[in-house]
Amino acid sequence: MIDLYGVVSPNVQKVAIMLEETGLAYRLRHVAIFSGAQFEPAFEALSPNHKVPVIVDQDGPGGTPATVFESGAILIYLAEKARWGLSADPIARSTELQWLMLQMSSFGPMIGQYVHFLRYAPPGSDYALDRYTSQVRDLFAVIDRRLGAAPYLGGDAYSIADISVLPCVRGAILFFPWFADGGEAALAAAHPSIGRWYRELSARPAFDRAVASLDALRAQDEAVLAACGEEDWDRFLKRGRYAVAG
Ligand SMILES: N[C@@H](CCC(=O)N[C@@H](CS)C(=O)NCC(=O)O)C(=O)O
Repeated sequence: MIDLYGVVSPNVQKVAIMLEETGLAYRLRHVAIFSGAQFEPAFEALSPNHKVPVIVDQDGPGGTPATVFESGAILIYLAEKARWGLSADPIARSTELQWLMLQMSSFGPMIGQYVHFLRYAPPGSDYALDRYTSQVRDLFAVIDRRLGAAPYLGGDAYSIADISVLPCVRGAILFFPWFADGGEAALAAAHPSIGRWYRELSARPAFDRAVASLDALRAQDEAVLAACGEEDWDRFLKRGRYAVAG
């Protein structure tokens, strides 16, 4: 049994998709990140950077529990455990890992900063919003070119590289102002190859099961958010008296 610690978010959704694709047994553990539960010592022992997702595989290697944090590392761990989603051939595997690393180091973080400045920044932060808008648009173009040249990010096979990018694209369709009105059709018009890829992968039963499974945490997220005050937001965003001094 695998415990998946999380909230309703793209990084947690990557892991849920992988668990549904592989059929590994798991159960969800909600973490109230908006009210600071990620800073409690018991959770910090699992996730030193205070973030979800984290998994604890109760049947880890050698029969002992194994804890893994960082969604990319979790996807690799699960791919090796299930022998699915990461090629055995060294070149194919390296290509899949390159695109996984691009998601982890660029696509995910740039989207994170873009959404931060879109939603939370005070007026006058136009330079930052423009910078991250441009970075995100550029990465969409990079991914679209790749998917114009190959059926999947890693090449010929659906892999954990695709799984890492899928929830970001889903989030973009739902929340980015430049897709909002047209949804999936607007995505396909702007980035036809991502549109083709997203249509195929989001139609897989495991994708729907993952979205539905994670939705079980939505009511808990909403209850925590409803009770959040300014202090909680300052802690969550590391600002005000929670700003980290040098
Ligand atoms: N690089 C990390 C990012 C994870 C991340 O940003 N998690 C967010 C929710 S999606 C979180 O736990 N935030 C809590 C915090 O920053 O205190 C990963 O891919 O796992």
